[in-house]
Amino acid sequence: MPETITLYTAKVCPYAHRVELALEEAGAPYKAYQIDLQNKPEWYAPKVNPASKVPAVAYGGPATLPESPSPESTKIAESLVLLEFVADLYPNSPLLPKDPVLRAKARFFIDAVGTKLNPKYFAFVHRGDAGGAEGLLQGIDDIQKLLPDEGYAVGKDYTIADAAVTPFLARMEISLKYDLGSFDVGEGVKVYETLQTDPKFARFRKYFNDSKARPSFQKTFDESYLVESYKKRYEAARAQKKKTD
Ligand SMILES: N[C@@H](CCC(=O)N[C@@H](CS)C(=O)NCC(=O)O)C(=O)O
Repeated sequence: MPETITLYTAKVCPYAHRVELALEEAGAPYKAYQIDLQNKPEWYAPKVNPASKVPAVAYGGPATLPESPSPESTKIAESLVLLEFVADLYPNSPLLPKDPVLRAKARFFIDAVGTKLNPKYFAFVHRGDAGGAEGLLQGIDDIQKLLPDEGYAVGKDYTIADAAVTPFLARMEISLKYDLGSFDVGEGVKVYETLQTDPKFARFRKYFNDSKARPSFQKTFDESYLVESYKKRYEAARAQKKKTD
């Protein structure tokens, strides 16, 4: 029986969201503690994660308040390490298949998320790079090509491969749908329309809709919070840019 888990997380953070999804999918009991990334508590780095990032987990040790985790608990950080950790704690969950080939496929998919999709997402949404829209659509197609005809990244079960990508797709969708990013005004919505209607992205649409319909996602995603937070981030930056143009 796994020991107590405290997850240090933040609603805006896609990396932390990965771990919440995995814990929910495993049916793990855990305590989620929100870290305000704009104003991190002074105890967080020394007591939990010296890198001062979320996600991090305090695992085991006597029950304590999240603000003062026991020195006897093990502190673990990095979202992809934590995805594997949750799968290891719950070996009977479908989070990581038993078949070595499917395990390799799950890890290959996770690698593609980090090397093919996310750099394109950051380039378009966070930096507004020239050619970013086409780049992002290419990145999504790269991921789409890895999907089997039905089900999730490596088959019928939702695994850590899916938990690794869903949070990024969900945040990307908000940026595109509400046109909130560093791209030029109107560019996000254009990409959103393409993803919604182009037959080329039909498999991607089905995959993403299935992922969003899962109770794990419904329970852990706060769309209105993210919309407000992206509005603050990008509308202020656009207003500033207008002034200096
Ligand atoms: N490689 C890390 C990245 C985690 C990360 O960058 N987290 C961000 C929030 S999304 C963070 O905590 N940044 C620290 C800060 O904002 O000060 C992982 O996969 O867990």
